[in-house]
Amino acid sequence: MPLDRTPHALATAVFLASAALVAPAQGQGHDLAIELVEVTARAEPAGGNTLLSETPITRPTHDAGELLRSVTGMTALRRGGRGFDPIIRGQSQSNLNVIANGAYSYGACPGRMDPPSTYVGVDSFDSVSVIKGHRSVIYGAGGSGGTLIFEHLRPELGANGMTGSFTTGYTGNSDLSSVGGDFAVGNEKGYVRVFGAIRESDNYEDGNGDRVASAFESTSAGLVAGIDLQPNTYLEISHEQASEDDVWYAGNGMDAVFADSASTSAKWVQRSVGAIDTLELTAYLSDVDHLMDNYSVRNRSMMPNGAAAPSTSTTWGGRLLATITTEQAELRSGIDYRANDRSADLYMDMGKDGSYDMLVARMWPAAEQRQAGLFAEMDYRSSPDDTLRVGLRLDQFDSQVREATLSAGMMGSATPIRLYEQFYNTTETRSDDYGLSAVLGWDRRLDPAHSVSVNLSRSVRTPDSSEQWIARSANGAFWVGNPTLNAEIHQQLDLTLMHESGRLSWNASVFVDEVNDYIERYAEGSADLYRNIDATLFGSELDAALQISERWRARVGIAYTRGHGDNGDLAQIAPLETRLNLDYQHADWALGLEWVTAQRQNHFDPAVDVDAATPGFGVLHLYGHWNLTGQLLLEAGVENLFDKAYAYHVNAGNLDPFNPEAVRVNEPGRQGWVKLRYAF
Ligand SMILES: [Cu+2]
Repeated sequence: MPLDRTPHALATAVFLASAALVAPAQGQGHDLAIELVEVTARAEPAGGNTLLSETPITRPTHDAGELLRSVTGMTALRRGGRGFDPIIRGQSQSNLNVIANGAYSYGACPGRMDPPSTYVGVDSFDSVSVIKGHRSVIYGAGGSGGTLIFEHLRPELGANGMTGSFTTGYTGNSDLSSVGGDFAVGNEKGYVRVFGAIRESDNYEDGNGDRVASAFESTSAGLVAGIDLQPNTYLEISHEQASEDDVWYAGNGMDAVFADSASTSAKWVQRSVGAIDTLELTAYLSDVDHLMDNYSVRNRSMMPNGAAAPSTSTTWGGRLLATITTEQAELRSGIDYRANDRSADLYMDMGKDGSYDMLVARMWPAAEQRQAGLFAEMDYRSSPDDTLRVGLRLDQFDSQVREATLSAGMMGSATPIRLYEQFYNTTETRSDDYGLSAVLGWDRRLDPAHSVSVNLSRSVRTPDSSEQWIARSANGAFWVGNPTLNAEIHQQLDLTLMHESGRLSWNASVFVDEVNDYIERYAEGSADLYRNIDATLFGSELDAALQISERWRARVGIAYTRGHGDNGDLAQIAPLETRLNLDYQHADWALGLEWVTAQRQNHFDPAVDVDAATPGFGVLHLYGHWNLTGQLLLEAGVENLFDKAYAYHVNAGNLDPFNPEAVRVNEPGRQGWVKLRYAF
């Protein structure tokens, strides 16, 4: 099978991913991490028992959340052209750990316009991997649904000490244009890499020919520098900035005037410290500033008064990780810390002139969350065919609000603490908790073609700033967090069977997650509130790939998730979804066809989802690439070939001010795209 050796960042990830997964019995193998790669860099599995170690991306994606829709068992909620909110096996938001360059971040928008993945400069990352479920304790507290890891790898510099690429792309329908560059220079001791991208998009049309509010402007830039201070000491510093402007949202009541993020992280790696093989220290700081309103980007309210909500989120923390490797075992232990401060206010702006006239609500009244953890995890090869994983972590959580008693609203009476008292009969403004998480794993090679992976886990997910502290009272409607919420406790069992022989490879998983104190958002009269319930999530996934001949290859992915709790179906659960790909590969070019289907979803939660079943759909995408020269690559395709009007069930619904019916955000209608990459 030919492999395009395009010196593109994501291409290198293939080799690493395959190498790591060839032997699931070693190292990180139990994570069963799925690597996302550009389809142009598809590699033949290296033989042996492997999970389908790569998920090819078959269309240009401009948001990391959207990119993750390519993984079986994952989906992403669309609110417009930006801000795709990833969902893994029915879990999203605070149930997923999103780590970029070792840094966690939280968006600044109480309306989830900016999930943390939005600020990830998706083009620049060399490795994007997804761990489904809770399989390791080293990636921080929580993460019951999964972990998304974005990493920069050390660049492979050419003989002249340089490497780089320029990319430009265009997508019809939304008139989206993008340009990006990535350049690294250095020697064997160190390197500096800079990258940036600019994108601009108009609103797209759905399959009905209706405009969907989705326009945006986005620029991102970053720098990574790494140096071997000594033969065993490596230091890496990275900084990334992203700036979003005039972002239209079909799935929110406001649009974003701006959203700016800056994230800095440092990593220090020391090898051979006494008995410790590797000591790694990571520290980071992420800042997000956001402003949304209902009049600047477009005038969405006929009222003379506008509403505006500025908000900020600051996250910092770090991790010290020690790794000890012996012939039979690998022990990873350490400590980590994560802190997040968030504030959001809602103002009334008479005359819509940008000078705020009344503080209506302290939505996030200076909410502060702290987490400190201690963890240890060991992979132990008990026989040539068996590896066991045991992991334990203990966390301490603190959460409080500092502005709960400050006045807000008409006559200053809508203080957060008064809202907590009104709906939950509490005046708590602080809570703390301990949490014990554990992972128990077993990987066994059954025969040369089959292996099995079993994972049993317990994880603790504390309430986030909205669930616990949001305090919004406006126009007679309320949205109030519950200060007395307990943390969610997830108990999960996951079973994966893998097959790999000759032309056929497949893996099949079943999972069940018993959740105590699942945090449910519910509606009561004109109030949106939160409570703890008991819930169960379960489901199944299948991925298979068949090399039909030297040139033809077929792939299939099927995912199904159910979730129900004390009060019926859980919100935001995708129906049965399938993906079928047929790929034809020639020496210099390739063509592929992708057919995505979703069944009708009858299971929904009217308090969060649109209050109706979602129709099923089937859409066809066409994609291809052509290696014009060794350095120049052309990619092109047509999405939604038959111009169908469709929406994923999980796409946010919104009450358009001009339309009393809740609407689910439609995906784009037919759109052609082209992308050109020059690598040197
Ligand atoms: Cu917002």
